[in-house]
Amino acid sequence: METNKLSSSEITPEQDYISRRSFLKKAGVFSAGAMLLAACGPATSASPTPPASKSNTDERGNPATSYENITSYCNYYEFSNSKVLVASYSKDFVTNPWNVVVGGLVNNPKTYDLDSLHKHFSLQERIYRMRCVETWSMVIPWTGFPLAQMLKEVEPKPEAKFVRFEAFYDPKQMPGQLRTEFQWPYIEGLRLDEAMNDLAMLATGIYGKDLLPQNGAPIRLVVPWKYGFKSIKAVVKIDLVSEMPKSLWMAAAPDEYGFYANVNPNVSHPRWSQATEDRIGAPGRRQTELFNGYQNQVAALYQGMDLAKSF
Ligand SMILES: Nc1nc2c(c(=O)[nH]1)N[C@H]1C(S)=C(S)[C@@H](COP(=O)(O)O)O[C@H]1N2
Ligand SMILES: [Mo]
Repeated sequence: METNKLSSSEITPEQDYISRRSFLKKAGVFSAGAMLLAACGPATSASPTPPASKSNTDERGNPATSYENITSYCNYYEFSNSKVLVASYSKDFVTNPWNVVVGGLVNNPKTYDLDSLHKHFSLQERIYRMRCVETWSMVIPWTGFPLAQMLKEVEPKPEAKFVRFEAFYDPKQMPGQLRTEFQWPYIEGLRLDEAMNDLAMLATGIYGKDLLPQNGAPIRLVVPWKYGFKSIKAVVKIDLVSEMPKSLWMAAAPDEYGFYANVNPNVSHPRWSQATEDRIGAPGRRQTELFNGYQNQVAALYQGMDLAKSF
């Protein structure tokens, strides 16, 4: 990949947000007003071998990003604010044993360990585009299973309207959690109908190999029509709830990162345009597409909603 670009883009917009906050904090001007201004300005032994990669392009012929790039350029604030340091900071992260506890407004709460996950759900490969809100993107061959399969097993009650996801919390293993800029653990959410959409998946691998810690091992969410921050890594808890969950990013910067976060080239981030993107490892910039190019599968979810206001 373009190594120069890698090192020069260590400071990214999402990180920039944090740097400003820490600066303000240090400068002793961390009042509500100042905050507002700042905001406006490895592998587990348990898993069987997943199916081998059948193709190296997405459904449109976009080549998959290299394994090297996918595993070395990562956003994972629990480990580091620097994308290029995440892989080394996370290399000893313990991902086995691991439990995913699924509950809340359900008739049939369940706890899955890695063995039972692999017994219950058969792995498929899906090559998805991923678009980070910072305007870089990748094409990633995931292995995993549709989130809907798990949700059906636990039988959501009629009052369940949203799904709340919670990531692993242990500052001893995740040094980024010692920083106070964020309210840990990392939280994300989906509306129940979004979560039931076939595109939404829980991934356990990339390129047919078990996920590495830096990409969210042992299990992470993948929601390809939304900005990358919705695709929460290292999931330990999934709750069906009646109210819209407040994500880590909504709590940190509500004017910049909303609940829906559907990829939309026509709605600028308050600090930069979303019209184009940089596909890591590929030349030039390309146009960003509404719903990251998945409009046929997901547009119906948002009928009657003002997309411009649904960031
Ligand atoms: N738990 C957790 N999940 C997370 C993040 C994070 O910091 N912590 N970063 C998000 C962001 S901003 C992006 S762009 C994607 C990046 O996924 P990748 O590093 O596997 O490409 O993960 C998302 N999931
Ligand atoms: Mo991101």
